[in-house]
Amino acid sequence: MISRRDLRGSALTSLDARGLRDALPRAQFDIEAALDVVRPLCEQVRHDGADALRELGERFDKVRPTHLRVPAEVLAAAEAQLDPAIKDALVEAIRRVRIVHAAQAREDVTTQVSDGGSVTERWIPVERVGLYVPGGLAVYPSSVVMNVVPAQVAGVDSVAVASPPQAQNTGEFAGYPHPTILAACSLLGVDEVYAVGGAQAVAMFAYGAREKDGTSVCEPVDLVTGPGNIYVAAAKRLLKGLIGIDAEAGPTEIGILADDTADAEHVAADLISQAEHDNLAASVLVTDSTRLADDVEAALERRARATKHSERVLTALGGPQSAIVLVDDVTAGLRVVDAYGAEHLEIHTANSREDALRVRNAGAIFVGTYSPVSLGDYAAGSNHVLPTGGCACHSSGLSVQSFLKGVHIVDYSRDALAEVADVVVTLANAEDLPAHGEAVTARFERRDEAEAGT
Ligand code: HSO
Ligand code: ZN
Repeated sequence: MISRRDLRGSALTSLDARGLRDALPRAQFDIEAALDVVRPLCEQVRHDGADALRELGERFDKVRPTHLRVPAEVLAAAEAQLDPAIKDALVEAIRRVRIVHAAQAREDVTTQVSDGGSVTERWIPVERVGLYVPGGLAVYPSSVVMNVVPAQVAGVDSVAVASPPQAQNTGEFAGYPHPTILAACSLLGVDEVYAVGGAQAVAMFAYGAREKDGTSVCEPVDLVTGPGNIYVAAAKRLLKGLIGIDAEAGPTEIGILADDTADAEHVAADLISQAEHDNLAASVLVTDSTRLADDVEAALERRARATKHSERVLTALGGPQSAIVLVDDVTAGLRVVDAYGAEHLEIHTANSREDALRVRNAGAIFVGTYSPVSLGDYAAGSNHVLPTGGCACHSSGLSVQSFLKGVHIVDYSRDALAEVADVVVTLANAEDLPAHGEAVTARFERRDEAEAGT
């Protein structure tokens, strides 16, 4: 079911970095094609505002949102009716995610560059953010936590959440997102929640939305974050610039680097855990042990058939994006996992802690037997909104930093400017921009002297 790739010996050493990347399994995720689909939808939201959001909800989510903005009493009802065990688990997950993210808060830093000359780096929260929480095959209250907590810790004033209305909701929740999502928002103190999903949610956040009579339904935001399907990713790409975005999220990936000391049952269970998300989810084992590869394959066969979402797990494991990759040793394996840049990377080796520190490219790294990815999905305290598709070579997961902007505050005295004036004038002239230099020298000219020609 899962394919094998043999990158032992010259099969690996003959490849350069690009060749290695191309030799690794990867989901076909054609955002370009999705752009053509979402472009007219975004235009429709821009022109028709709230009417477009209702129409597109009906078309794509198969339900007309009762109100585009979820009323306060519906949020309160969702929290009140939440299963107490789920509530306790969410509260504990929020606590852990909050303590990790609180430690990311940035202090302003003032650097004295010279006597009387300083630059302060000030970290200012983005004013208003739109957080997207997917619907689709699963319900993701955990993604509410992973988006909202860092935004709140960063000090964002205005936090709005959007999630698709669920056709199967009944009673007071009919025409709204899943009640557990609403409850998570309520627990976190988020009162601005929209029953809007997909590309149209990103467009609503980017353009804002009004009723025909001009009444505002949603004000535009500065930044949109959160995972979503290919259309959400395409809308983010399309509207980037007008809004800021986090890394574009593609299908979930788990990479596992394992040697002969690894437990095949754990490895198989973890590969399946992420394959459960989606037919396109990627599960990639990199190992130097053919014994482990055989045992994992046998465990995958057995477990994949027994698990609840067997069909999509089998599809994901059998897809071209998943594989067992054989390498000569852990060092060769590290080259492979770096080239792959997994969203999540587990290390099951004899020296997993040391080997984890040798990795450059991964969204998040999970060390040893007792740190499965699913722990991080919910309750390790780490964030689960992570770069996919190899973007881990240049991007980070969601964090407090994602919601902050650094601003330099430059403060020089007369003497401090005088000291560096020649440098500015020389460089300005070198760029043939003499007026830049004159802006400095003007400070040191006495007008009466200038007029007298002295
Ligand atoms: N593994 C997903 C996050 C998630 N898993 C949410 C379960 N719920 C992407 O990191
Ligand atoms: Zn997951």
